[in-house]
Amino acid sequence: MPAVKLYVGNKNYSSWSMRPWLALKAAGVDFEDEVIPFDFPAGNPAIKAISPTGTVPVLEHDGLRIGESLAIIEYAAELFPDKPVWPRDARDRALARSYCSEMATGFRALRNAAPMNLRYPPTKLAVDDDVKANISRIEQIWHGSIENSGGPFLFGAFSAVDAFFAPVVARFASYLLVDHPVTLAYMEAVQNHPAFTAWAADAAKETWIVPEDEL
Ligand SMILES: N[C@@H](CCC(=O)N[C@@H](CS)C(=O)NCC(=O)O)C(=O)O
Repeated sequence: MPAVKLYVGNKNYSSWSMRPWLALKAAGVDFEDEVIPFDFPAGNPAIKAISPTGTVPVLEHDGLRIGESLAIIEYAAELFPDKPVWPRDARDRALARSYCSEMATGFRALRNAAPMNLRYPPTKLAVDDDVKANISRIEQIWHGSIENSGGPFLFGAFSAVDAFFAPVVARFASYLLVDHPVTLAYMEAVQNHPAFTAWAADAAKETWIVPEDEL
């Protein structure tokens, strides 16, 4: 089997890179990664050289390059059907995919107001009603899923949908945006998952500063 390679952005800041990296790592997919930093005012030409979209993440396998995080996860799930990338139950899988799509296309107010910055010392951020509405919908998804599955993750075991929400967990933690015990317990489970701690440990070694993502 040709090697699987995942190009990612700065681990401290790149929320989109974090998602497939965690999903693949947590499922036990064997891959190598390479960080291409994006702290260049005009965009790093090294990203443009490997990325069809000019963004990271990009997955490379056997001459194929895929430049969208959800498509990367779907490709890995097809390439390694025995790995638990998605929940095993078809109904759970459908909901997990729908929440990933909702994440990929929505929650813009939260994403704009609260950039992922793993080294940010937890500090309360005042947020507007649009951000509060995003938080409320995310908690509705999390609480409903955990009530059904029994936790600790949205569909029991960690899967791609938890990876998709991991940057939100990081944002909630950095900016002290939530206090519901069910939300906090889920955040703790995600933050203690070995894939999350491995990513965060790599991020902690980085020294790049991206001013646009620093509040
Ligand atoms: N829809 C894309 C979004 C990817 C994206 O926006 N990546 C950001 C980093 S998190 C990026 O590469 N930005 C390029 C740059 O800042 O130069 C996906 O799901 O992968």
